[in-house]
Order: sequence, then structure tokens, then C-alpha cells
Amino acid sequence: ISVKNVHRTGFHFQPPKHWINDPNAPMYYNGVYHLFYQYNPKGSVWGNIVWAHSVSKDLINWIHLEPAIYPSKKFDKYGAWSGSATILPNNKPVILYTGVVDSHDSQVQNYAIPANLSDPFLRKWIKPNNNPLIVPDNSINKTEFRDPTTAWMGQDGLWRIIIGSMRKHRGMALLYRSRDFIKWAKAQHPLHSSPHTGNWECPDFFPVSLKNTNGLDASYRGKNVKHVLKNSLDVNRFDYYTIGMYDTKKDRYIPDNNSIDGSKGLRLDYGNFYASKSFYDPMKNRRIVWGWTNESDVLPDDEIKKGWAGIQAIPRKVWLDPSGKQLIQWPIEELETLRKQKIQLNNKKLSKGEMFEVEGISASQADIEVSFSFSSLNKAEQFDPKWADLYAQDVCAIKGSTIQGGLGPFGLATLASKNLEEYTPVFFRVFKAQKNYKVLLCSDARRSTMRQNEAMYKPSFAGYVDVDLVDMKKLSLRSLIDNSVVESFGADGKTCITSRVYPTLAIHNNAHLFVFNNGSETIIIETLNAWSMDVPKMH
Ligand code: DQQ
Repeated sequence: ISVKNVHRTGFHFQPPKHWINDPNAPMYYNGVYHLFYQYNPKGSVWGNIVWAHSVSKDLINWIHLEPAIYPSKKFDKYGAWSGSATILPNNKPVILYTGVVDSHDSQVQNYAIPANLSDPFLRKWIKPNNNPLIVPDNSINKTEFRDPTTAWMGQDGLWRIIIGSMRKHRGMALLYRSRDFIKWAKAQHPLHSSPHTGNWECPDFFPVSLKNTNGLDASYRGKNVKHVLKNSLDVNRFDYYTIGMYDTKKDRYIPDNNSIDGSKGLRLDYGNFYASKSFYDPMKNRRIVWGWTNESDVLPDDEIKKGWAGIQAIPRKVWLDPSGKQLIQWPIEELETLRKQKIQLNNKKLSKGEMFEVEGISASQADIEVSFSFSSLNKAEQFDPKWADLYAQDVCAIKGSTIQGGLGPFGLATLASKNLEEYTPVFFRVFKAQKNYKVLLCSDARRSTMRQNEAMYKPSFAGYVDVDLVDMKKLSLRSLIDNSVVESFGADGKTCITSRVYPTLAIHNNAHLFVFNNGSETIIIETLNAWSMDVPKMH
């Protein structure tokens, strides 16, 4: 197997070659799902960015088309950067995107429309001559002015969009309004802003239902909704969100008291997942979020040798948790059509220090769902108050998967070599804090590869899981394994962590999957279902 292909993914979205980043303008139109994305048609590092375009009937099998938007005019000569789609009421899609107009990265907002609405794939897009639609006024930093959202319509009949920006390190979502989608006026106040958060890239703003898991169109105006504002923070390259109230009179978004802006707040994914964008799927009445998962083999040569870089994470259905405090994300149900050989285990006991191999499936390309239970919380380790200020991933680095604990660490050892020279453990550790229990989910890449190099990025990604273990002494975990991806969903989608790892031994048929318990409390695997995953069509 050539170095080009050994870490290529099997069922994640990837073009045949070259660099990809942000998902752009995902949409459903007349029976077809569209995904555009930032793409370098000339190489496997960022640059020469165009809007690549792929279409699908099921979000799993894809047809790659010619780029839809590429720099050619004065208003986008130096780049066609990220943006979004809106389906106008007469069922006409329109794309808003950022054009770069000079070599200093000065930015404007443009639009593009399909050349031929009767082409089912909408292959050709026109950039009308009245572009750019929006240029930054004097108060706006013109090199931090990008990534327009899907538009929503207010009761007054005006369209609204937000655009990510920054003023003196205050990140903000600039609000613009328009009656005809052509003439846009900046609102006096941003929709929302927050100090010390840096530029807000790829903002996303959408309603979520308080009643059920269904998605809502961006323009939905009814009762029983909350709103979500997501920002991709330039400073640390993570996607954060808050849940709050959209005050439509003042045209402002107000995060709930317990919803924190910036790097102490909630993350869509506690691993490698950036520049995400969601869309409403009217076909299945759901909201779906796409996110970009970059490479982490950061040696300058790696991406050139491989000839490709970047994937899109598996699309996730997203909805509000009944608590109203966080989002839930779950791989779209269509992914299950790729499940092949299955193995199942029930009621298996894992005593302290025990580990066993899950055999009979392909451990390098798999979907695993497991539910663990235990009979008591008494053995949970003490949570050191000093850790309260640390990020979850730093606590994971201190405790890891091998240091014996009380209740945990227990979980999966994914992409493992036979003798465990390499593995990426995904596991829970439960701590007893002063007032409550703290549940940590880790996806620890530190032993994921034998490759010795300081420049390898092998973080001990982790996030806390907001579950009440006192009532239900159970924790579930789903992991999608795909050669160089471990994408995990803790507690039915409450905490998600995506890691990129580059094993040298645990590849293809030499990859193994284990379940382990390094805690003193006995763990019961109530059920474990695991499938080998098929390769979809992607050409
Ligand atoms: N990527 C795009 C920008 C965006 C950034 C450029 C986020 O529009 O802000 O490729 O990854």
C-alpha cells in the first residue's frame, strides 16, 4: 500500500486528491443534496481556493462535479472563500460567499446563482455583474469580514444574514438586512459580539425546537424554539456554540446565562472539527451539520507525499437536548446503509484490568456502538479542585487510559496494533467532585503512532459529559473508525470527539479493536454491536 493511500478514509467525504477545507453552502434542492467546499485544485496545501462541488441522493454516495465558483472577476480575483446557500421562496437557490479582492486579503460579499435551474445537479453557477453585494464600511476591519450565513426572513419581510468579523479582539456577528437580496444594509448593532474571542469565522445561526428532534428552517418563527449561534474561533481552531434567545424586536441574540461565549464554552466537537456549517433538510425534516476535519500529520512533506489533505466529518443530525442546555449530535441514519458484517456481545463482565479483543469485523473501518453499566459510583476517583481551571484535554493528559482508576478508565482501544505498540483509546473516567460527579470522555492520540517526530500533533482530546449517573448507572459510546479517523459520540451524542491518527502498524487488516477496563469497579458491557463499514461511491 502506498503512502498515498494508507491513511485515506473509506467512508468519510473526500475528493480523489488535493487539499480541502470548510464545507460550504450545504443544501437540499429538488431531490439532491449539494455540498460545496473550499478546495485547492492544484495541490495538497491550502491555496488557489475554489468552491468544489459534489452532489448526492443520500449524503453517503457522492458524485464530484466541476468547481462551481472560482476566482475570475475583480470581486473575487484573489479567492472565493466560505459562504452559504439560501433557498428563496420561489424555490431558487442563491449562494452568498466571500470574495478576496487584493493581495492583502481584503474581503467583500458576493452572490452566485444557478445558470440553469432545470439541470438536476446545478452544475454551472453565474456570478452576476452587480457583485460585490456588500463591501465593508469604514468601521469594519476589511481583512476580517467573511463567511456569510444562510439568510433568514423576519416578520417585516426583510432578509437577514450575519458575517463574521472582529474589532480589537472582540469577535462579532455583523448583521445585514435586505428586502431584495441585492441591496444590503448593515444593522446598527451586531447580532452578537464577545470580547477577547478573536475573529469569528464561519458563523452559523439557527433555531432549534424545544419540543422534539426535528430541524427548523432558518426563517422559522414560532413558539417553543431557542436559537444557536456557532462560531469558529480563529485563535484555537475550535467550533464553539451558545444556546440562547433571539430577540426579534431588537434583532439581537442573547445567550442563556449558563451558555458561555468563547473558549470556556460548549464545543460542537472536542477534537479536530472546524468551520462547520448546518442546513435544514426539508426531505427528512432535520438539521444537519457538516464539519471539516484537518490532517494532524503536520510535517510539511506529509501532505505533499500523500497528495491529499482534509476530509469532512460524517454529517450529523443536530437538535436541542431536552435539558435545553446543549446540543445533541448523531451520525445521519443513512450511514447505517454501509454497515456490513456484524458482531454482537451481550452482558459481558469486565473486571479490573481486563481487556478483550472484538474479533470478526474490520477494525480499520468500523462502526461500534456499546453500552456500559456499573452498579455503584462509590469507587469514582476524587476530582482534584485544581483541575477545575484546566481544559478537559489536560485532565485527560494527566490521567490517561493506563493509570488505574476507580470508576474507569473503561472504553475502546481503537486502531490498535496486535501488541498495543499503537492504539487510540476512547474511554470514560468518572470523578467525584465536591457537589457532583464529573464524567470525562477522552480520545487520546498520544500513543496512536510509532512514528517518532516532534512535529506530530497527538493531542489527548477530551470533553466532559453532562449526564446524571446517580439515576442511571450507564454510559454509551459510539465510535466510527476509518483508517485515520476516530469519530466518537459519548452518551448518545452529548459529547463528540473527532481525532485524526496515523498508525504505522495498525493499518487495514492489521488493525485491532479491544475493550478495556482499567478501573477497580467492575463494568458490564450490556450490549456491543460492531459492524465492518463498506466503501460508498465517491467519484
Ligand atoms: N477558511 C476560509 C475562510 C474561513 C476559513 C478560507 C475558515 O472563508 O474564514 O479558506 O477555515
